[in-house]
Amino acid sequence: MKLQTNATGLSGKLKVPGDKSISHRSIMFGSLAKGTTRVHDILRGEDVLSTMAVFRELGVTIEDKGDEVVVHGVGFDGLRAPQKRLDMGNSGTSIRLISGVLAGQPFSAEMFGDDSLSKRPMDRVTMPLRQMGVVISGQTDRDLPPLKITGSDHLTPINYTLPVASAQVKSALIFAALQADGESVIIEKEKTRNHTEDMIQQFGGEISVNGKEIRIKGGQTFTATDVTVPGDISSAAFFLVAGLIVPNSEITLKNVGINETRTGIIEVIQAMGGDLTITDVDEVAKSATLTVRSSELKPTEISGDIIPRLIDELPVIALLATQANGTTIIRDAEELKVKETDRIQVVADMLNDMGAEITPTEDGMIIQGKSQLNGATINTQGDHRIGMTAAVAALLVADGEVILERSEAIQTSYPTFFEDLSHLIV
Ligand code: SPQ
Repeated sequence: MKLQTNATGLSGKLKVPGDKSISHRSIMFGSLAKGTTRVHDILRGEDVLSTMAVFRELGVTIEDKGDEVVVHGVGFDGLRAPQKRLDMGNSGTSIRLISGVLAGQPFSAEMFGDDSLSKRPMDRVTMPLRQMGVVISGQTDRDLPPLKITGSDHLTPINYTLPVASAQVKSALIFAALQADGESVIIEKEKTRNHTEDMIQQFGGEISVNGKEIRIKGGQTFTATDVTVPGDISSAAFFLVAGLIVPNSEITLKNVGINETRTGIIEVIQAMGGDLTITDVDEVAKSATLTVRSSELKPTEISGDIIPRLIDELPVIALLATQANGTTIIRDAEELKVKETDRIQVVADMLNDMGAEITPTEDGMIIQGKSQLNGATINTQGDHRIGMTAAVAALLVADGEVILERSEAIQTSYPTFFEDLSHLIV
């Protein structure tokens, strides 16, 4: 696909699609509750469609009525053994969280995914799940997918300190703990996105969170409820960056999720001196309107406990930093290496191919600012966030063209991305 280059400005309003993490969890909790859950503004990206297909295979009726998705929940005790292998597609969230759900089920299943997912380590969930009494194994010593699992209806509660900052590992253990015989204690390495914890409360369950310590009792039941999914700040990030770096731009993004465990990018933009305003804050829905305008940007340092609060935005933040007035440093982000691609190396290679000066490091990047970007041929390598970062970078290319190979990867999290981008180009 040939990308639009040399935009003279971006202007307009947009409602970005629903949050991917919350959309996955709305299907999971809807299925595990008793009764009918109606989900509004769900993301229909391929990852979430994978989660829906898996729960249908586990015996849950899920209807997509266009304006809402209706989940006829069966409870933890109503899932049935799948008749075929469970296809998780490209989705790390699906395979890891569903491992936690299946942990407490008295049947066997096999989970697999695409080429990218088949390279991602699952040992971070299999090791603690084994401690709880689950029989689970994958390929090589890292337990790569496919994963075979046989759950147990007598799970041992766990007391576990996470060795990595991961919402997926935390959530998998929470799903298992909800089915265990007693109370589990899970301690996070760093605070990560807390949509699972929020949704337990929304569905009438009980969870105690004290800083990084989470206590959760087994044997809980959930009651169906209605969920409205706010816009995904990880999708909004591409337009926030575009609006800041393309001259003569002003973009307004409505109904963006601003859960405090996800707003690291807002703090980075503010630290860089970007022109960003936040209005229409809805404290209950945890959403707001964000407006950005073209800005002169300062370099910054991004490290420590902010990293999990902006982990998926780092590819496009790296692009933002190529236009700042100085050197930006990203540290403590070694988790980027185990995403859909090694996002440290792939981001550095992609932007360097376009003329940026980025040095990849063991746990981040050193990014020189004020780079002139040029045309290049970029391959997403199957990573949606690489594809969307390339598309935004292309807006800065004065001469030459940007060719994007394997652009279909963007369907993972943002099927209408190019349509939305084209509405903003002046
Ligand atoms: O689902 P997947 O493929 O892992 O998606 C990504 C993404 O960029 O969309 C990561 F590659 O988001 C993860 C995120 O990085 C979604 C997520 C969640 O919903 O719980 C948590 C984060 O992953 P992790 O490994 O830090 O828990």
